[in-house]
Amino acid sequence: MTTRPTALITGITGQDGLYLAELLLSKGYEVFGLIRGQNNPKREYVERTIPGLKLVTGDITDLSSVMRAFHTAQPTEVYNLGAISFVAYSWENAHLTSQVTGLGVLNMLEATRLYAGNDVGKVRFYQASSSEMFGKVHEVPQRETTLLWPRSPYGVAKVYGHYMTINYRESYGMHASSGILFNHESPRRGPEFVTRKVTQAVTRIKLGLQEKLSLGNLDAKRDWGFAGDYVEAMWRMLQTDEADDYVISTGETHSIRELLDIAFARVDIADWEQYVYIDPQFFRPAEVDLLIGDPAKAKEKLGWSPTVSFTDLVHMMVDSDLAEQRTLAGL
Ligand code: NAP
Ligand code: G4F
Repeated sequence: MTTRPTALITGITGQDGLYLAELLLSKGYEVFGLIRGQNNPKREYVERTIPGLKLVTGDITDLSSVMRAFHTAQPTEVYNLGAISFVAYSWENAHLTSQVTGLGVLNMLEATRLYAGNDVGKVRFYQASSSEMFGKVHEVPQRETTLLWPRSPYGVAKVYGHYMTINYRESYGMHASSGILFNHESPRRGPEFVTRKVTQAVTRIKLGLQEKLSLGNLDAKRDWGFAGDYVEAMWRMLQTDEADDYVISTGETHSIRELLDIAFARVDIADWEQYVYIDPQFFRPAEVDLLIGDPAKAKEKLGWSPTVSFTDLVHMMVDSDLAEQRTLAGL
């Protein structure tokens, strides 16, 4: 008798949680999402957007709540996407970020180990590691073996979670993998991140709803891909015979200036400089200047490749925001 694959996803209300739940449901999984808070404001949106998803209450900083979620879901695969994920916020909330983004991983690994008991093969584990761990980069492009040199409390917490995942794999023989994911975006990206902040502002400026856009460092470069592609890589990691760590990226890098060029051009505005202001509040205490990943290992071992170009990604986000802003403004 085959049992239906069952996934437990933390971070279900976030960008990646939504795409991953859709992917796994389309593959016939039973999918449970861990949702925190007594009245999470995103619950109704998540239930409406992902029919068929089952929500269980819990918080990754609370091990007993996570254990209860395991008991309810009985997962065969666990995807730990829950985190405080906004780098800028992590300096102002360093302790909380350490607890959620760092120690939360330990709770998820420990819950997985206790739930699996003597049968470590019973459940597979995915940790959402990050290219932010490379920080002040020691190699270009960055690979799985590149020295980690985090530049933010968020990055430091992710390094802790990354090595704890490796440690559980080596100590207990768990099928625990880390995806070192480079920046990935979509129309579901939170508006605090630079891509969505730009695409929302560009469309509002085009519609006459906003006059200017304030930003920080325009020279930073990121390797940006599409979130829908990246959740496919997460799933593929858990289908391998042996757990491992993988860089997931496009292999291209672009500056914030290039992002502005493409986003404004999509709405036929050529001279974006007249709308963009530099505001020191958006500069960070320490910047990650350049990220560009080498996805060769994921290509070879997972058969994974990105499908959406940077230009198409920005167009997708601008088009989506234009439609949303028109609706909100009753245009
Ligand atoms: P996101 O949109 O910011 O979502 C974060 C999720 O974590 C939300 O569902 C949030 O729930 C949840 N969360 C926060 N604190 C929690 C807690 N104490 N217990 C349980 N859940 C909690 O992030 P994302 O872009 O989807 O990214 C998913 C994961 O990948 C994160 O771990 C992120 O750090 C990592 N990552 C992202 C990228 C990227 O470019 N997107 C790249 C590398 C790694 P609430 O809605 O209740 O706050
Ligand atoms: O969009 P961002 O806030 O993303 P960041 O810091 O690269 O982090 C994202 O990617 C990581 C993977 O590398 C994830 F782990 C993390 O969870 C998150 O998803 O900022 C991108 C760049 C930075 O260099 C920042 O200084 O944009 C620059 N920037 C310039 N002006 C700005 C702004 N960023 C934001 N959020 N807002 C600005 O006004």
